[in-house]
Amino acid sequence: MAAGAQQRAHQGGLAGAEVAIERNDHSGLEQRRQRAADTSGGGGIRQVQAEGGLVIIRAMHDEDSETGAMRVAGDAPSLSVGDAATLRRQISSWGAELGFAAIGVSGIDVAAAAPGLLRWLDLGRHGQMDYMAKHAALRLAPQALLPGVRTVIAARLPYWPAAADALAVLGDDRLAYVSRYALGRDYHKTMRRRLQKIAARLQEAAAKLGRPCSCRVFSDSAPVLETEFARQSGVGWRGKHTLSLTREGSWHFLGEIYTNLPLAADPPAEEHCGDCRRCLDVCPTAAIVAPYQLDARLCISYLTIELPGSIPPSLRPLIGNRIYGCDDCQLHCPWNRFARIGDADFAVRNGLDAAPLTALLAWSESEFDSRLAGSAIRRIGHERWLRNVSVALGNARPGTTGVVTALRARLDHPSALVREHVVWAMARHAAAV
Ligand code: B12
Ligand code: SF4
Ligand code: SF4
Repeated sequence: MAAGAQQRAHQGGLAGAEVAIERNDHSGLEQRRQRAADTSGGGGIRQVQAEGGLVIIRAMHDEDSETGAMRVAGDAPSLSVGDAATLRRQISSWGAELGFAAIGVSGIDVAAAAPGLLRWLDLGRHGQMDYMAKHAALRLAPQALLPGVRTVIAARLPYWPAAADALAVLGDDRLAYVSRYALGRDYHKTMRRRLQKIAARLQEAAAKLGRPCSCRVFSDSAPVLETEFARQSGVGWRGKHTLSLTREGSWHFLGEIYTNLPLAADPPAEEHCGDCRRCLDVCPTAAIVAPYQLDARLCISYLTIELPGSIPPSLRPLIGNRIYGCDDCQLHCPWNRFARIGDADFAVRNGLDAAPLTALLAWSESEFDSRLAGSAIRRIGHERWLRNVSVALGNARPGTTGVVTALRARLDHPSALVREHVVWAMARHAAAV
């Protein structure tokens, strides 16, 4: 959906309510922004009442964020212990039926995560992901996204696809490496559609108990502290690479249902990183600056997906042949040895698991749009795509067949951004001759 578009909240099960949804979807292109009445106001210092204390954050420029007035009526429904336990069992069983590997329940207290988020923003580690700063207040105030929320139902859906060997592709500079999460269908829709089914069944079951409830679903689609809720609800522990991790690895997406139903929280997952620090050591750009701390400005995922403009020249050689996202911190994580093939929706499409770089650089804009319809990659647009592929070709071994010819064919591209990266890549080959 186009930036700033609003949706009627029936999507989230909120009959009659009106919301606007932010989409911080790793592309930075289409953000459906969200602002709730209790966090509106001008710049300056803003106070957010988060569970467990008052958090003060510096308000960024939110003039251009779109207002999402939200009316969610009703007192929080009460439940008997027995009914709550029955609903909890049903949620897990619906989740399993829909392919989720785990479902957990937590409360809404994000106080433990607030200092880390604020410090991260203060250090500027979000780079140009303005939405992270702009909507920090909402991230720390779940009740602003669903007034009356008492429970977060967190879920993980595995995506590891049957694909060409990842390390072999990374080692072959004629080929493009695309992050495993993006080889198949766009996960945002898949996740939300399935979570919505659970939410609908939950509402139906609660209504039968005479406890009508409100729910709202998210998956990388709004300012929600997803990893924090996964941690709290036992869906996964936080690995030192900052991602949610389990004994079955980290190749999964996260999603949540906020609800005003009071359900008992599950215990948090135990951590099992121990003394390991492999993810920090293998990161090509040293973006994991300390355990549990990522400087996004250095992360190849940010550079190839989120960054709109020129990629800093000093980082380009470190990107290798990664043209969309990066998986190294996960590929080398010992827990991912136990990963199994994930959901069929994320099976490889268009041979993107081992595609020749020169062929990808030749894609016209309409080919890009049609081949990548339904893929998360489409969101970065053709210009960023060509930028990324040019960098990868610049990193190919000098003399690799077809590289200079393919680059030369893009020298007259109308975008100055593309031309600049093509020239850089050609210069790398010329310098090496
Ligand atoms: C912004 C974002 C990014 C950014 C920044 C990533 C990051 N780690 O912050 C970029 C573009 C780099 C990115 C990359 C990727 N992302 Co991303 N991303 C998000 C997003 C939208 C928000 C994450 C966030 O809140 N970051 C803010 C920082 C502050 O949070 P944090 O790192 O978790 O910080 C906590 C602690 O580490 C600590 N801390 C952090 N900094 C500091 C500093 C100090 C000094 C201290 C003391 C503590 C501290 O405190 C914080 C609060 O507890 C989430 C979706 C969501 N809504 O949550 C997806 C999400 C985290 N991404 C996801 C994925 C799949 C990826 C990639 C694997 C994609 C890829 N293959 O290229 C990479 C992995 C890179 C990595 N190692 O994290 C999945 C992760 C699934 C999983 N298994 O955990 C999510 C959950 C989306 C989803 N719904 O599935 N992503
Ligand atoms: S995704 Fe790549 S660049 Fe980013 S932290 Fe992981 S290994 Fe480093
Ligand atoms: S590589 Fe090691 S430290 Fe990093 S997330 Fe995996 S187990 Fe934890």
